[in-house]
Formats: sequence, C-alpha cells, structure tokens
Amino acid sequence: MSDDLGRVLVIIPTYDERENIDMITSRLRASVPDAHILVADDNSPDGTGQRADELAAADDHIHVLHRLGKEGLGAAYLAGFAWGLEQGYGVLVEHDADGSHQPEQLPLLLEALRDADMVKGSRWVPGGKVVNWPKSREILSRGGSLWTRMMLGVPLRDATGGFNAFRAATLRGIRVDEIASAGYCFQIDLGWRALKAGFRVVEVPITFVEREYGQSKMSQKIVAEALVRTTWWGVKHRAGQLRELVGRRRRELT
Ligand SMILES: Nc1nc2c(ncn2[C@@H]2O[C@H](COP(=O)(O)OP(=O)(O)OP(=O)(O)O)[C@@H](O)[C@H]2O)c(=O)[nH]1
Ligand SMILES: [Mg+2]
Repeated sequence: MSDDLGRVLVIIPTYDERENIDMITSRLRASVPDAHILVADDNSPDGTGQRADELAAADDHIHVLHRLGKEGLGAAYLAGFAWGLEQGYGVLVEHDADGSHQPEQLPLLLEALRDADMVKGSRWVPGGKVVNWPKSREILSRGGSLWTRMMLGVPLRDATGGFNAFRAATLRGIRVDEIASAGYCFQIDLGWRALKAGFRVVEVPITFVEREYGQSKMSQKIVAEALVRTTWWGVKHRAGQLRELVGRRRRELT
C-alpha cells in the first residue's frame, strides 16, 4: 500500500484492554496486512500485556512494549514513537484499542498521507460520524475543538482526535521528545506542533464508535489538563502575535 512511504507501524496504547486486544489486533492485521503493530502496555492489571505477548509470539507483525506503570496515553505514544523511529518505520499511526477507531478505515488515512505529512481521522468534518455517543460527549468533543481553534487559530475541526497517521519525518521535525501533555491534549499538541512547523495536516472523515467493552480512562483531570494547557498555549501564542504586530508598527513608524 504505502510502499513509497516506507513500512507502517500502528501503535496501540493499552491499559486494561484485555477484552479488546484480540479483536483490535486481528481487525488491524486483516485491514492492512503489511502493517506492523506495537502494543504499548502500561503493566495493565488485567493482563493485557501478557495476552499481547501471546499474540506477538504467534505473529511476527505484532510487537509489545512493556512499560512499568500507568503514565497516561501520551507517554505511551512517545515511547512507541521512539521505538518505531529507531526501528526505521516510515509511517507511524496512533490507534486506540477500544474499537472506537475502525481498523477498516486505516487505508483511507494511509492513502491521504501520500499528499500530507500528518493525517487526522476526523469526526467533525463532512462525512465524519460518531456512533453510540451520548450528547454530553459530543458537546465536550466539539467544544474542545472549538476552544482549540479559537485559542490557537488552528484550522482543525477535530483537534482532540486520536486516530492519526504521521510520516516519520513529521515526528522527527516536531520535537516530540519535548511533549509533556498526557491526555487528550497530547493529540492537540501533536497537531499544533505539526502545523507550526509548516507540515501539511489533512483531516479525513472517520466513523468513531463508542467502546463496547472495558472502561474509558477519560477523567475530569484529563479534560482539565487539556483546557489549562490549550488556554496557556493560546495566551502565549496571542501575546507573540501582538508583540510581532507592535514591532512591525514601530518599524513602520521609524
Ligand atoms: N499505555 C497506556 N494506555 C492508555 C492509558 N490511558 C488510556 N490508554 C489507552 O488509550 C486508548 C484511549 O483510551 P480510552 O480510555 O478509550 O480513552 P478515550 O478514548 O479518550 O475515552 P473514551 O472515548 O471514553 O473511550 C485506549 O486504547 C486505552 O487503553 C495509559 O495511561 N497508558
Ligand atoms: Mg476510547
């Protein structure tokens, strides 16, 4: 599929996803047979990591990164990116374990990456959908993206979306090692950094399906982190724009 882009690595962060890990890996293997999968598990108490080891032992396209304990999805992805870049993959994909992202739609993201540096699976562009989500979650997600657009001036419709594909060069170019964000705002952070660095970020419509099995790790703390960080970045960004404007006016006047 994306021969010209290099080998594809799909990173799946897991924390207590035992009920989903077989389903998600088998669907990914069927959907994009050439892609490799890296399960980044934070020592899940329910044994997801051990199950992933069994799957990896039976399939040379599946790999497992065992981490010491729960550090948030952002940290798990950063470790996964570092592993994938080190191993020479040309494309790195973020993919949840819980069935919210459809492995069958991954080819659409990979296709779009031919003409982009980062592709975001998007619920809030025409053709994008959410299935089985309560209205409250939709409001939170749309509101989060709207706030991000207002604060940062980014053109993204689904800034918090977590189904993303990157060229390796994009991740190398955005200093991912400096990212401290842990929860949803990790996704905002990646998109914002990619845009600031001048990369082409494209959104493609996806169908997002609420998880059927296992527990969501979303919490008030994660929402608060996203709100505080986005607002802080926005204030710094707007202050920078203002300084530039004032400097330009001064130069014009002298
Ligand atoms: N390794 C690791 N994975 C995590 C951690 N927190 C969440 N995840 C994984 O990240 C993915 C997304 O987490 P979810 O709990 O589904 O959170 P969400 O999708 O933002 O929230 P929902 O929409 O409610 O499902 C899942 O595959 C989780 O297992 C963590 O601390 N460490
Ligand atoms: Mg989820």
